[in-house]
Amino acid sequence: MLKEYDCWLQKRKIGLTIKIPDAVYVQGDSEIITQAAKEYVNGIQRLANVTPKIETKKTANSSLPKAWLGLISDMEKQALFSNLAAGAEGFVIKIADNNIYIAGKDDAGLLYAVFRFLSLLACGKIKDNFEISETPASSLRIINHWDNLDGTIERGYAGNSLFFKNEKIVYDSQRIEDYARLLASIGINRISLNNVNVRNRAKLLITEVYLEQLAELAAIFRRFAIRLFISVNFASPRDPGVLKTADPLDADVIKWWKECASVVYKYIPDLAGFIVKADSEGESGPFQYDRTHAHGANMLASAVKPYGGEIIWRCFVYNCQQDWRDKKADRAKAAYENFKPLDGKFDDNVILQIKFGPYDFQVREPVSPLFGALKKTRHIMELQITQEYTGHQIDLCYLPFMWEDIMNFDTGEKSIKDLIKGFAAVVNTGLDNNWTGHTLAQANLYGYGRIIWNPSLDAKEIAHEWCALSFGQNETAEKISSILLKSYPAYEKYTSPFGICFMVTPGLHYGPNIEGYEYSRWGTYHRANVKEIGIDRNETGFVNQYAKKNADIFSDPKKCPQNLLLFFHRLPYDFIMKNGETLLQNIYDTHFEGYDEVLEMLEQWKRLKKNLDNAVYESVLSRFERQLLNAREWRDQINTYFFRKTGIGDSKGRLIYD
Ligand code: GCW
Repeated sequence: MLKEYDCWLQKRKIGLTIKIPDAVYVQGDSEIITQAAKEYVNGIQRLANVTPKIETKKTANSSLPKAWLGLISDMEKQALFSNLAAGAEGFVIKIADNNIYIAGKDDAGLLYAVFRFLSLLACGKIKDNFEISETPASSLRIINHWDNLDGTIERGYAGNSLFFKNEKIVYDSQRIEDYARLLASIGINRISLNNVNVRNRAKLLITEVYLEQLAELAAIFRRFAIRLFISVNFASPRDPGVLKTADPLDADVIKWWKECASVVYKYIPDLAGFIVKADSEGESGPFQYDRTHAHGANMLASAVKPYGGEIIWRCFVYNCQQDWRDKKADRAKAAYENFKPLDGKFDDNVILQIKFGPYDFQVREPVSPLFGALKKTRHIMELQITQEYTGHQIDLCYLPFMWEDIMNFDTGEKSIKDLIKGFAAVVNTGLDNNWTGHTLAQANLYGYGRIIWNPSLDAKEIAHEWCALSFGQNETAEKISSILLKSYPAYEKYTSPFGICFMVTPGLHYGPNIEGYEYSRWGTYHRANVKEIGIDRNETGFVNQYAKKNADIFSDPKKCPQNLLLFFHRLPYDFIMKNGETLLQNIYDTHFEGYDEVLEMLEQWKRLKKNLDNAVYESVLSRFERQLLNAREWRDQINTYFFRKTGIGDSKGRLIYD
């Protein structure tokens, strides 16, 4: 039975496909290698209920088969790996003559190899003569927390912060270790703990007020090959009693940040660096001093450079004071407009972090045109695991379904999976016992790690893997996997139609409010009237930010992918869609379908009752029941809205609540 807290690292006696050797020989004694050995022993205990004995060089009995753990360079000879190349943080695993060889390219690679071996063992994939080599596709695999020092989490739906409470660093070290283990098991290698909106006392995280304790947290993550980033406030030098300015070209400001970095790195010598949200949604930034974002980022980069630190600079910069009457302004254009002209102007240790879409983590957006446009600047993609716009972990929405599409998007030159070598994601975890609020939302955290490690994996494979690891290799797991795969299309169907975005309740971002953002300052309008809906993004020029190949596709309503039609075009309700029906009829149809699909998922879940742990069954059931209400609300409000605008009913005669 699933123990929610253990996520995909369940204790379960599996049917063994190989003989597990009595001993494990560990070569190397670094902190990470020692942790890897512990994980091997614990993993074998939880899956096979035996405890392998750890051997070191002196005690080793060389004649018996063993599990061999170490670095590839140390093990190459004895394991006779068949020319399997592994790059940084990669590994090889080989089974031969009752020996298990688990070898990392480096210490982190070994840790990942152990977790991979255990998950393959749990899935029944390890056999005699098995051999595998893997290298992560991305070198930066980051988790961003938006945790506040008071313990709340911005856009968090799984309880309070794992790290902070009442303006203090407060944590359960066993729990943090368990968290680090979960993250390492899916290959995460960087984490930021505090919100990118760095307010009040969070600004002091880079001072001796908090650094000692932060260093203790860093030490736990370090054993799991995870390095910390800290979110900083660009305007910190301007705080009362410090300086009068935060101008990045001011000598005192430069000195202030250098001193700050020297203190921070004294406590956390391997700190990965700082993350900055500047000139964004009211936060300060270089614009206030007539400086560019390159000025701002490079100034911070030079402060952390002596210590090998990096600056992650977010590109979520847009005018959040827009006037809805201004038809020329287009928020979708902002990231490209702000950062493309600066391409090549950033220092080597600056990394731009760009949200996957031009707006803001909507359920359906095109990939931002900034990907593929930046040629001379390091950049990574930001995803959102926490379900801000995708159902608050009340509604089930299996996100790898969307990420698979993103990975395969061709920027014109290369696909995202070949182009982007780093990812960050706002995480969905908190103090809830199951970490993610909705137990099935664990699949989103798992899926993030897996897909950025290997972007060629598809959403289906990941769902199967997660279900097998969480529920065992059985029919129940298969059924849950099929529910997961239905969930994203269903969510997309009952919420805003065909890529139009932002019909959610303002601020909260759960539930429908069709015109909630229509007359506000946020710049996300759909401009529906009695005849038509959408923004013509040929007219605003947004389409031309893409490479020609994509601009040609997006600019033509006949070629534009249908799920993005209303992102790119302003269309009459009688526009004929691919299925020969009008746009309006398609809106009605998808909304009726979306609701029905939630009902179906709920019924499928009910049928699994006898096979599931009761607490898990009940908590997921209650969420499906809430989701059904939400889906109904969306269906009825959207359909009613368009029925009342157009006066044209459903051709199939279904009831629309007018
Ligand atoms: O979508 C918005 C969220 C804010 C968030 C911001 C950002 C941390 O609604 O809560 O602030 O994105 O990404 O900076």
